[in-house]
Amino acid sequence: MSKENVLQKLRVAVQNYDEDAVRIGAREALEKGLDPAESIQSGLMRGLLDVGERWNCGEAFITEVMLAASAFKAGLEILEPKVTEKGRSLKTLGRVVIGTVQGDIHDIGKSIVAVMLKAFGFEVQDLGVDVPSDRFIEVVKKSNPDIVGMSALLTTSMPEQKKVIERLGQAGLRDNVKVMVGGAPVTKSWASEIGADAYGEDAFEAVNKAKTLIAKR
Ligand code: B1M
Repeated sequence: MSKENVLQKLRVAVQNYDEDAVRIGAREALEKGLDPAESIQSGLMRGLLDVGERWNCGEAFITEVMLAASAFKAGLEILEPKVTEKGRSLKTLGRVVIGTVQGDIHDIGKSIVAVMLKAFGFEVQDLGVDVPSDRFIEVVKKSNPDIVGMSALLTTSMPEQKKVIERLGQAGLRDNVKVMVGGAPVTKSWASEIGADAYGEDAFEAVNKAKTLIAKR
């Protein structure tokens, strides 16, 4: 089976909410020597976005999106450790603290960004989802990371990114750390409006922007 076929198999398995097929496809990808990061990005993620598109068009129910997200995660559990192994073999480029902001429980995009950053050699502390601004401030104080990354998938949670930046300023920490924001509704102009240092459109861009931010420090 060709590489394209394996990626397609992963995509279709997520589209079908078939966790067993996702696990089989993920193991097959590893056995065939496919890049685990590419298997996530070009296989699993495409399947999830297909289901998201169907939801957007009113052709799928929220429960189907949740099933697709579970199938995605089943594959991520197999592929992520392999991505991380690669990352560990590289010199640490910098330390990143990342989370999805308060009021928002979308974790897939944030987790992919975290995995990719690890894959490219960053040390990543993932705070999870629905992270209050207090928690971001506490971790910046305690761990002194190079970058704070915030993901927001809801237009209603985007202002939380602004709040965290303001709170960093009030705590006298803003000059100590670079801030990167991302998530489907987030734009470059929103990032500059709220005073973030970088915006990542996708996981690969997030990695490139993180490298640039580190180079500027
Ligand atoms: Co939600 N949801 N959802 N959802 N969901 C969206 C975001 C939505 C656009 C769907 C829609 O209506 N068309 C919509 C938001 C509308 C808006 O605000 N404008 C929406 C809504 C409304 C909701 C609920 C309110 C629905 C409800 O309950 N009535 C609810 C919110 C709950 C809450 O958070 N409080 C909700 C719930 C859910 C599920 C639980 C069912 C599930 C999440 C499961 C999970 O994460 N474990 C879910 C899903 C899966 C989606 C869609 C379909 C897919 C999101 C996703 O995972 N995308 C989404 C529709 C869509 O986006 N097309 C939708 C794949 C992921 C890889 O992409 O997260 O964009 P993304 O991440 C990308 C980039 O954005 C970037 O890199 C990633 C990888 O390339 N990126 C960064 C992300 N973070 C970054 C950080 C960076 C840099 C780059 O630097 C730090």
